[in-house]
Amino acid sequence: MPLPPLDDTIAAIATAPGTGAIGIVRVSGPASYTVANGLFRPFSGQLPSALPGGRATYGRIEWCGAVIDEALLLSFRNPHSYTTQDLIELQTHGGPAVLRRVLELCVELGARLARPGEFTLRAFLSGRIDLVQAESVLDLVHAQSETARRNASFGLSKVLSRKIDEIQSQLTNVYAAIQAVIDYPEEEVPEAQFHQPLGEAIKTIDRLMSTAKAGMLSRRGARIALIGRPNVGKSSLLNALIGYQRSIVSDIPGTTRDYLEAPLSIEGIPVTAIDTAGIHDSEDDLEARGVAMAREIARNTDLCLCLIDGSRDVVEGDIELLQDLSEERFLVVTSKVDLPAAWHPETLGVKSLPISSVSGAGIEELKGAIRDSLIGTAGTDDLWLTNERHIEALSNTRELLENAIDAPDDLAALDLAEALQILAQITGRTDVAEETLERIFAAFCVGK
Ligand SMILES: Nc1nc2c(ncn2[C@@H]2O[C@H](COP(=O)(O)OP(=O)(O)OP(=O)(O)O)[C@@H](O)[C@H]2O)c(=O)[nH]1
Ligand SMILES: [Mg+2]
Repeated sequence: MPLPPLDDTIAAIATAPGTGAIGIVRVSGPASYTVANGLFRPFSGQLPSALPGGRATYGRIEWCGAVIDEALLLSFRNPHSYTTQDLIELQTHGGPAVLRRVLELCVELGARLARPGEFTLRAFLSGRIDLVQAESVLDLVHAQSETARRNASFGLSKVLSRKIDEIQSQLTNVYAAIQAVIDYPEEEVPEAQFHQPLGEAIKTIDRLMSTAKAGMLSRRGARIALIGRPNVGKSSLLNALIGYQRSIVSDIPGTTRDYLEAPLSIEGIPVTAIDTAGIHDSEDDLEARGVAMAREIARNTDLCLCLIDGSRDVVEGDIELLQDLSEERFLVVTSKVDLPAAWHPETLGVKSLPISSVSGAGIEELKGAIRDSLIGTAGTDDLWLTNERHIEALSNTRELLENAIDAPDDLAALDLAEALQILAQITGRTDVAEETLERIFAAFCVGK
């Protein structure tokens, strides 16, 4: 679908569907005040079109002499509005029938139903906000956790856009200097003049990219599996991590046959902890299916806690478990350290974290290790990259800069020109492909 026109008047219910105390219908475009005049009667007797911007006016919504509702009219005037156009918001009672009726009347009076995100699209296309800010509006609306909210408001307040601008201006200077060398080859310009700022730009990108994993996890949540041989204390650890008895614990090996999930939050990242069936060779068909599932889960989670019982001898099966997993995706946990140790920590040849689900020893340290392995060095007060589009653009930019560092001047100039183009697309300062805009704004709700 091509992008919608900008010069007509759009209307939408801006509040969530369902019943609420207040509901809002929003109208933007040149005919906003024609719509307001047609349905809203201020108690002051003024015509809505005579109202100044930035005003809340109390009155009635009426149609053919019938009162639809009492309402507040919020009036905004071009360019001082969300979209920069003339814009009104009608705050009515929040019943679906009221809101639907008001919306119908807006359409009757010349507005068209807005597409998802169309108000924000207008704000972007008019230059009031950049593309990162527009995307952050969407993220803010969808933010379910404090971390997601914090990242979205960083985006909205241009923290990310300013970082991108910084890299861009650094690169523009280098580009200009290289162009000068190409145009005036007789002027000697030392190579170091390009190398250093390019190296710095790469470092800035690397710092940003080091937050990408944390950012992506804060958005989609992380999945952590607890795996290990039967009876090593997986279910006990799950209960200790979440702080209540979710999973059945018993001294009979093979207690957990299916897998079960429990939510917890680590540094604001929503985490799903998954308790699994103890891994061993089983004759029992049902148990064997549980074991196969546990292996599958272990392969498809962001992190595995691999438990080995500290109070019993290590067996071949314990070691085999570790061989299946890639190193950055698992933490080895020695369980039951309140009991006498049956083996020395060095037996495993890998670092392991001692815990006891009974005494609680090591549980906070384990949470810290989970945190480190999920979010790495990303500081909790820093901006995190959360958007795949930004991450891809920055990683492409980085690759071009790496190429440019070692390339002859004319090729380096080409790489830099392309890098600048890609960076500009992040904030949308340069022409962004219509499909990209459509994809971004289609994810919005109607009315935003
Ligand atoms: N002393 C001590 N006992 C523990 C600890 N953790 C678990 N246990 C005991 O070990 C036994 C097995 O615990 P579970 O948590 O059911 O072990 P599991 O790994 O889930 O076992 P399966 O579901 O059978 O694979 C139970 O009797 C627990 O009480 C611990 O930290 N210290
Ligand atoms: Mg269990």
